[in-house]
Amino acid sequence: MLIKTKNKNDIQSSEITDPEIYKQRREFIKQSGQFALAAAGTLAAPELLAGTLPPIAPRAKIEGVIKGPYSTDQKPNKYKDITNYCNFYEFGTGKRDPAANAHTLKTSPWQVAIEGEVEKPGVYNLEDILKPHTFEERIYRFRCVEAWSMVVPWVGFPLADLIKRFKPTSKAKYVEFTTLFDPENMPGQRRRILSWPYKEGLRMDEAMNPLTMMVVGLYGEVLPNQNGAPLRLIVPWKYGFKSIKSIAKIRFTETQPATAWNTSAPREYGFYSNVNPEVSHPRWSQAKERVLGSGFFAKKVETKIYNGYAEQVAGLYTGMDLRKFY
Ligand SMILES: Nc1nc2c(c(=O)[nH]1)N[C@H]1C(S)=C(S)[C@@H](COP(=O)(O)O)O[C@H]1N2
Ligand SMILES: [Mo]
Repeated sequence: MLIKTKNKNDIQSSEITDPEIYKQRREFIKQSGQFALAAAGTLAAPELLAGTLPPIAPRAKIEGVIKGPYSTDQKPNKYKDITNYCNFYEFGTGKRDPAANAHTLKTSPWQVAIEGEVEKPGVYNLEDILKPHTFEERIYRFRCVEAWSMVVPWVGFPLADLIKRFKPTSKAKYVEFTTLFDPENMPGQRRRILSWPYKEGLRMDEAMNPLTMMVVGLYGEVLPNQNGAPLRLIVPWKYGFKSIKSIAKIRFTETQPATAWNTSAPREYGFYSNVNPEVSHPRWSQAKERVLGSGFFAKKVETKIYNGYAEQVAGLYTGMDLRKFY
C-alpha cells in the first residue's frame, strides 16, 4: 500500500515519527480497513501519511474497577461497534466521523468548572474531580432517538456522589452540563449545526437518581475521545442526546436550563427526553429500535418505556403528562 519513491528528498516516516508510534500506527493501518482506504485514496507519500492519520489513542486500562449495581444481563455490544458508531457533532454529523476525527480533542490537562447554586464553586482539575470516587462497571442499555440501541459496559461512578461533594444550595433545582468549547480542536463548532457549546440538563432528582452516572471509561479502559473523554454523563432511561460528552462545566440552577437540542429544534427534542415508545418523534415512530450489531436486516425489537428502567425511575414522573413533557 505504501509506495516507496526513490528520490533523495524522500523522508521516511520512521525518521519523523517515534519508532514505537510508527510501529503501532502500521498495526493500526493493518487493522483498520477504513483508514487504510482513506489513506490510499488521498495520500501518496509515507511522510504525509504519518502526519495525517489519527494518532493511536492509547487504550489504557483503568485499575481497581469494581462491579456496580443495575447492570443488564444483555450481551454487551462489541468495543469496535461502540467506538465506531457515535454521535458527537463537534467532530462531524456522520456516525463514523467522531472515530475518524476526535483525535484532535485535547483531554489533558482538563478542568471542570462547578458553578451556580452551590457552596463550593470553583474550577477543579479533572484529577481532583475523580480522586475520591470508586470506579464501577455498569452494563447499561443505551437508546438513541434515531431508533437504534446498544448495550455498553460503562466505567464510572454515580453523579449523586459528585454532586454531594460540592453541596448544592436549597435553590438548586436543576443541573446544567456544558461541553468544552474549543472550535480550534473541535471542527464541528466552527459550523452552525447546533448552538455551541453543547449543553444538557437534568432535574435535581434525576441527577441524584442512583442510575445516573459520570463515565470515564468503557470495557475497563479509559474512554476513547469519540465516546466523550475524559468525562461524560450517562442517563440510561433517556434518549442518548441527554448523555453529554466531554463535560467542562456543571452549573446548578433554580430554573430549567436551555439545552442544545431543545434550542435548535424544540418541536423535536424536549427537556425530558425520556425513552417512551408511545410518544413519536415528529418525523418517525419511537416504538421500535434496531439493536446495533444484530445486522441491518434483523427484526427490530419493541422499545420499552424508560428504556427498561421503569422500576427505578417511573416514580420521578408520577402525575406528569409525558406527551407534554417529552
Ligand atoms: N458534546 C456532545 N455530546 C453528545 C452529543 C454531541 O453531539 N455532542 N451527541 C449525543 C447523542 S445524540 C448521542 S446518541 C450520544 C452518543 O454517545 P456514543 O457516541 O458514546 O454512543 O452522545 C450524546 N452526547
Ligand atoms: Mo442520539
